[in-house]
Amino acid sequence: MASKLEALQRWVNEVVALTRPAHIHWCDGSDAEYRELVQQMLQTGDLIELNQQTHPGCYLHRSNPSDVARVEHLTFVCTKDENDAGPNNHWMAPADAHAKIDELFDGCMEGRTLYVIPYCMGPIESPLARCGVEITDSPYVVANMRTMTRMGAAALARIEREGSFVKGLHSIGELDPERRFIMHFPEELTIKSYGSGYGGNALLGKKCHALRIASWQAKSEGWLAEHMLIVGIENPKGETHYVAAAFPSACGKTNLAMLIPPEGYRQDGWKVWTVGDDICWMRPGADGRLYAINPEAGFFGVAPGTSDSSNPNALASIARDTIFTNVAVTADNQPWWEGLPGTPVTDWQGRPYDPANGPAAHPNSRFTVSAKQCPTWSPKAEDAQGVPLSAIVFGGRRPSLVPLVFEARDWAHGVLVGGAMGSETTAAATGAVGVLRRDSMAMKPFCGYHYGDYFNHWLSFDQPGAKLPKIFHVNWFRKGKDGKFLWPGFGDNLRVLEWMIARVEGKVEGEATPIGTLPAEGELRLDGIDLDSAALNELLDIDQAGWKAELDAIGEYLHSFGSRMPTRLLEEQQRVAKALAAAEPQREAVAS
Ligand code: O2Y
Ligand code: MN
Repeated sequence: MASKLEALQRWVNEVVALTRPAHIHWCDGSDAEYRELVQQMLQTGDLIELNQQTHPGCYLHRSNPSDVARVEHLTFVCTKDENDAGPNNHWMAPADAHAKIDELFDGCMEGRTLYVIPYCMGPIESPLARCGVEITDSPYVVANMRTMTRMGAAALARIEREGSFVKGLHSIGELDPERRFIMHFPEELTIKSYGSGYGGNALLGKKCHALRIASWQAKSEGWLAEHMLIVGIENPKGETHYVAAAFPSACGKTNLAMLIPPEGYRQDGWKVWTVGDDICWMRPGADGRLYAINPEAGFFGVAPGTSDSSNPNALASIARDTIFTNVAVTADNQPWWEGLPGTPVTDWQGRPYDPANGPAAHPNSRFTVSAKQCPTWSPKAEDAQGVPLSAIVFGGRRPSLVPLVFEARDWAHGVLVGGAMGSETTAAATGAVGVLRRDSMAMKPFCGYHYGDYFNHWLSFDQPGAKLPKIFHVNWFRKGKDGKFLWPGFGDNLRVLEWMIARVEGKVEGEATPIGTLPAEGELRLDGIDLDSAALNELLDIDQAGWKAELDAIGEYLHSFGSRMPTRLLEEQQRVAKALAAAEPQREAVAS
């Protein structure tokens, strides 16, 4: 073996000695390997064949019912200095964490096959891409990693060239919630995950590598690893602006990334291109602009709610060659979830469907599909240099107070806007309803280091010569007094994106307010939607008293991160608070 792979071989040998598997398989990522894995999983029951007439190449996986989501309370960032992990992470000392989890790994693969998965996050030739190797005893993880990353021989060749990679060790263990940990060692570029076979806990390239470890690497290397979709908006002249957008989990990132323009826009020639639906790595290019890649090669999307009306592109993507996890099944063996037509006969646990048992599909049930199957997949998604960003958008679920859209006045204000973002809890989440949870840049569960240092890193991009994207905040979820959403959302969100692009191009003035710039009268294209002037007024209204209280709460939140919170961000909060205090009278309504 060539010398640059010696470190990898040494680590594999160490893991083999610890876990004692019966077999070892180095994954090459080939079609033949995938077909063999599928056959093997059909035999063991890890996969169930779905209707091959309606869904060719589609399979169902049922996870252990105690293992259906990420486990934030069992997820640790293990840095030498506890302060480096910050109050936004659970922390354990590296030596203690290794000892605790290695005890679980001891002999855990006896009788099982150990798979070595070399993978690349990002286009194989991209200077922005980074490689990793996941060792796992789960063939389901191998199959998913093949779809979600560039996995196999090409990644191994890049690792051999570069000599560096992120190490991820995973075992499903006994799938016992009492013996489950997801540990990150950013200083060692290492992840160890035990006791879960599900999603973000087990597909280590995704949240563990591409967000927690990558955010740490990005801090020291001068780039950003973010929980953002990337979408290209092509205007009728054929010019495309790329936008990255951060929303907390379950706020519709996949829907926005695959948006279908409203009828009038389609007729005029507007097109939307999907570059990514969950993760964005970006760094400044030689021209001072921020360039972004999607490090993933597939979608691990939430099934419930995905329908012909919410996201026809996602539905078209998953008509073939897709692994479904924890969905229900119809009488003719098609995958089914709430929001689809038809009737389920078997629920996500394989029981005859009984509404008394709850939803037929698990609310966090998923589809894993290659991004190439998306009808709007952007050819630029494979560009090694990435796409230049015109705008960054932050957003959350805010039934009151926060307007449909506003623009931050500059980068530092934008960092404050992203830092302050959050969502009100819904009935779908556990705990109290209507409570605002701050989730800065949608990275609360994923930032691999102290949020104070993270904000400082964001601020550091504001350099002379930088041509940074404009920063906006959106709120698709504002409700009227009747409790109904004021904004139609989905494809109509393009109307808001069009306004942002017009701001980027300097084509509209907007209206400056203490919280940022909002659309001025007539600047939002509203033809073809049923939105009366009262609703528009409410969507763009600024309640000064409410915003003063919001700024106080933001100040309190920022101070909760202690002395590592950059003074520049605290000053920015003070600046907006003062502007609000000085602003009289209330902003005029903008409807015509
Ligand atoms: O529950 C899981 O393990 C999946 S979480 C997830 C999956 C895809 C995209 N985003 C998320 C998330 O929680 O943000
Ligand atoms: Mn996500």
